[in-house]
Amino acid sequence: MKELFDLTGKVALVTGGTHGIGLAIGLLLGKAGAKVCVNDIDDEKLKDCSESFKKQRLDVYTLKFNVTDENDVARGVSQIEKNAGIIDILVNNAGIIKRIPILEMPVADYRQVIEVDLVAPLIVSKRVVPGMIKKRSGKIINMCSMMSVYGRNTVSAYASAKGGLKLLTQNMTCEWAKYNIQVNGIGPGYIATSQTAPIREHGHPFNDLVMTRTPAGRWGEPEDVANAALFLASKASDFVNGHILYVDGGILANFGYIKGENEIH
Ligand code: NAP
Ligand code: GCO
Repeated sequence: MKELFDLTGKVALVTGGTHGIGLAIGLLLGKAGAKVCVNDIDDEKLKDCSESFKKQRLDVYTLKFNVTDENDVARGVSQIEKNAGIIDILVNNAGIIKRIPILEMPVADYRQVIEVDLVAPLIVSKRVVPGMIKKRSGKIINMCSMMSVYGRNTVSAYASAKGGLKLLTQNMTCEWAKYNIQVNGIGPGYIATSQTAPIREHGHPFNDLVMTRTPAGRWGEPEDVANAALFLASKASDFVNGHILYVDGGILANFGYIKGENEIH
């Protein structure tokens, strides 16, 4: 049973993995035995990330590259292949969000979110997949969102990107499954990280909305998402392909809202 989730001998790359969901994923894949590589664009955060791994007696290979820059990605992945080995598990986690109403949003801002959240997973996957094809095995996990299927005001760029990423995940599956590469997505609901800090303050109307729309009655933790990533990175998911696994406390299943002791109205 244990060997189903044993990642010993595997090389994993988590983009944007120095904190939040990415850090939780990297730590858990490391605990499962993987050689973990974490990328970011901020030196300080890369240093803090190394500290977090060291505290848990785990090794990590950190490297700085911008996932939206093809040359930077090629340099970073070549460094990983040279120092750690061919990448077996790719988690396209790096992402940004801009909460601006469409009419007020500069097109440049829209483009930037699309670049990071949708084009970058393509850039990194295109550079990593040749190694997986050679090995005839690989796991790609694209960090989607409940906004892959829902919109809401002010997040048009983010939802466009995450909706596209859901379909890119399905298209990658169509082209790469024959090489024994499983490509799936994770669609987190509302998770307590720095990205949602601005809308999570106690008493913030959005916090109340999340708490009343989520049947589980709580914000998710990065570790909740990491658990799903471990499943999709392991042998246990070898016949799961093109699937978006929603880790959302039931919010997508719920049309109603929760009041009092979890009654749904
Ligand atoms: P986060 O704390 O903002 O982490 C995002 C990471 O991506 C950061 O480490 C950031 O680095 C990195 N990044 C941004 N642009 C990059 C670039 N060009 N190159 C390399 N790295 C880059 O967000 P999070 O909440 O952990 O989210 C992680 C992923 O889950 C994102 O894709 C997000 O869209 C998705 N997600 C989050 C939630 C949620 O509720 N939190 C829900 C659904 C989906 P810097 O900090 O150095 O900029
Ligand atoms: C927002 C939130 C969401 C979450 C997540 C939900 O502003 O609505 O930031 O976008 O980050 O994507 O799945």
